[in-house]
Formats: sequence, structure tokens, C-alpha cells
Amino acid sequence: MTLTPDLLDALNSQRIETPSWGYGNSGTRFKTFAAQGAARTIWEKLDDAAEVHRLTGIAPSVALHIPWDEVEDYGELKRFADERGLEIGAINPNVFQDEGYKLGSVTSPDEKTREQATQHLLDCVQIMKQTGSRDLSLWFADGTNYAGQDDLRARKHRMRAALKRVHDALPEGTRMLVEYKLFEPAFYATDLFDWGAAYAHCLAIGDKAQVLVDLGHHAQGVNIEQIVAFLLDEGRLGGFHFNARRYADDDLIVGTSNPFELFCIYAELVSAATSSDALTRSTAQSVAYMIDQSHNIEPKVEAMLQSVLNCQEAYAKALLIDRDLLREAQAAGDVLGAHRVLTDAFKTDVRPLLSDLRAEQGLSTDPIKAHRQSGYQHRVAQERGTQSGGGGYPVKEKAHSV
Ligand code: LRH
Ligand code: MN
Ligand code: MN
Repeated sequence: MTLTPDLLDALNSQRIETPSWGYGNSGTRFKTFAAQGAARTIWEKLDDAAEVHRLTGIAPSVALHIPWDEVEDYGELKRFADERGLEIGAINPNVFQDEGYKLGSVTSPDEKTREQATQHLLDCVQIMKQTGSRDLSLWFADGTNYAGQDDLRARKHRMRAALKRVHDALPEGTRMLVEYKLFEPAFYATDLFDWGAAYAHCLAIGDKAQVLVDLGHHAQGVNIEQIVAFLLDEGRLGGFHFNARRYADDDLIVGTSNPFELFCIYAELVSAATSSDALTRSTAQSVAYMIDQSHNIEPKVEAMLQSVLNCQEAYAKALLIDRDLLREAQAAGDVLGAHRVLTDAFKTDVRPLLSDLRAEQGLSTDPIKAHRQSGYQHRVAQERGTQSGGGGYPVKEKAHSV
């Protein structure tokens, strides 16, 4: 396997965004284990993200969660990121942990609560302007726990009204990404319960709205790559929250329990990026690839490195699919022949190829080894100490397992 100029170009342009919340002490709803040297502030989180980018070369942006990452001066935060070769990525408003949101945020039956939540979303649009962020990434915990608790259609209308208002406040060239989730923390009905609900809202509110697919937010057995293909073809796939799951929204390292799924997702993206249809092509080319994980027992920076590298491997394998052979086998109705074209690419060991790529880029050929040898972890452990939950991820207030 050699690095052809096309492969080199494609791999050089891959981008994976890491989440600020993956660098702090974070965990499950049961217990958060304090990690030595875990980042305590957004500034330290950016330092860790810069280390991940330095070693991988493909993780130059960081998503923020507001108010977890609230600062006085976002211009200063942007400058701090710039100095480290980073950009501020998606802004994630948090409308799921205030006392007032017991019955929902933008879909609450209480008008004042809806207004408060919508104002927070609009404030986040201002933060996008101050940080140069392109994406407002929206997830709502809104829903009900019991049949009859609230009017399902009324809640749909309230969601639509809030999304529309925020959509219309977005500056040119920016987007809102609408994330859905099957369940949790609502257990009877989640207002944005699947891709179809998110898609219907996006279609109704305008061109700047696209769907965000979080790999952990589906029922068992759902074919996520098919959702991806469908949304790409409709021009409404905006981005991903990558992670891995077995049972629910487990938020483990992407590509660990689901490597074939991740490969099939990338296979759809690679295919769409060269589609003869201009909308599909441009949609595929502007997808935001973001990680959304919470590392509870893993070393934080190393876990993030592993996540970025798993995405790089899945993408490299997807680039190796012999598209001509695949089309031929599909047209001939060669069921297993077509399947083998795909699995041949999946089974290829791309690690030597990626190590050549890194050598070309002037990076260490083995980023994890380089990280382990760099002394970074030891240094931050000395500097930051071990803070249980301190300044990190406010898990105690979270009602779910992110
Ligand atoms: C919800 C979710 C959403 C939140 C993040 C912390 O489960 O995936 O994206 O913003 O977790
Ligand atoms: Mn998510
Ligand atoms: Mn989630």
C-alpha cells in the first residue's frame, strides 16, 4: 500500500474536532473518578487539545459547551486558541441543567422558561460571532416522562418556533446543527427523538439548519450509515458526534466497539464527496466531524488521541474502497462480490500507510507512543494535581450519562 497523491491529499485534509468537555473530569451519573492532571479550566482544556493536534495534525478545532466553558472575554479565548494553532469549533448551548428546565427548555409549557432557554441560544449566537465559530450545535433534553404529561403537538410547535427564531439570527455562512436522541433523560417522549424529527424541523426552518448524528443516540440495531447516506443525499447532514456504544449513550472511544460501523459511515461520506450531484457533494464536503465522549477511567489526552486516530484509520480504509469494482459487482447483482470489495478495504492494515503519512507531515509516526514519552501527562499532573470534579465537567448536575 503506497501513499498516492490523491490519498495523501485526502488524508491531509481530514479534520476531527475535539470537545472541551472530554478533557475535564467527566464520567457517568454514578461516579466521576478524578484523573491526575485533568484539565480544570477551559484554558487548560485548550492546552490539552493543542497537544492532541500537535501529535495528530488533524484536530485543529475545539467545541465549547456554554456555560461549562463560559469566560468573560471570548476574544481573549479566541486569541489563546490561535496562539496554540487552534480554532474554536462548534458552540454547544446548554439548556439542560438549570432548575427551571424540569419540564423542558424551549418546549416547556411555561412561556417564561421557553424565553429564558431561547435567550441562551441567542446569546450563544453572539459567542459564535466573538469566537469565529461556524456551527451552533443544539441538543435538547426536552421531553416528557408520562403519557398525558403534556401535549405532544404543542411541544412540537414550541420547538419549531424556538429553532426558527434562532435560525433567523444566525450570521451568513454559519449553521445550526440539530441533534436528536432516542431517549434520556426523558423516558416517555423525547421532543427531538430521531433523525426524521430533526430533519423535518430543519426543512421547515431554513437552509442554515442541518441534522447532527451522534452515534450513541439510536436504538439497538439502527443502521446509522443509511441515515447518513439519506441525509447527505437530501443536503441536510451537518455533522457528527463520534463515540462508541453498546447499550445506550455510553460515550466511549469511537471505533472501539463499532469499527465496522464507523468504516461504513466513512464509506458513505467518501462516496458522497465525489457524487455527481452538486448538493450531495457540497454537503459531504462541509460535514463537521466532532467527537462527543466522556472519559471516566481512561487517561484523558491519550483517550482523545486514540479517538482521533481511530477516525483517521476508518477514513483511510474508506478511501481504499475500489469504487469501480464495487459498482461493477453491484450492477451485476453480485451480492457477496460487492460485499467483499467493501470488506477488503476494511480488512486492510492501514497503519503502515498512516505512519508514512505522518512522516511526510513531519509528525511522530506513532502519536500515542510519542505522547507517552513526551512527559506531558507527568507535567500536567504536577501542575494541575488531582481535583475531584474541580473546574471540570459538572457531571453531578447532569441527568444523563454523557
Ligand atoms: C447529549 C449529548 C449532547 C450534549 C453532550 C454533552 O447526550 O450527546 O451532544 O451536548 O451530550
Ligand atoms: Mn452528542
Ligand atoms: Mn450523547
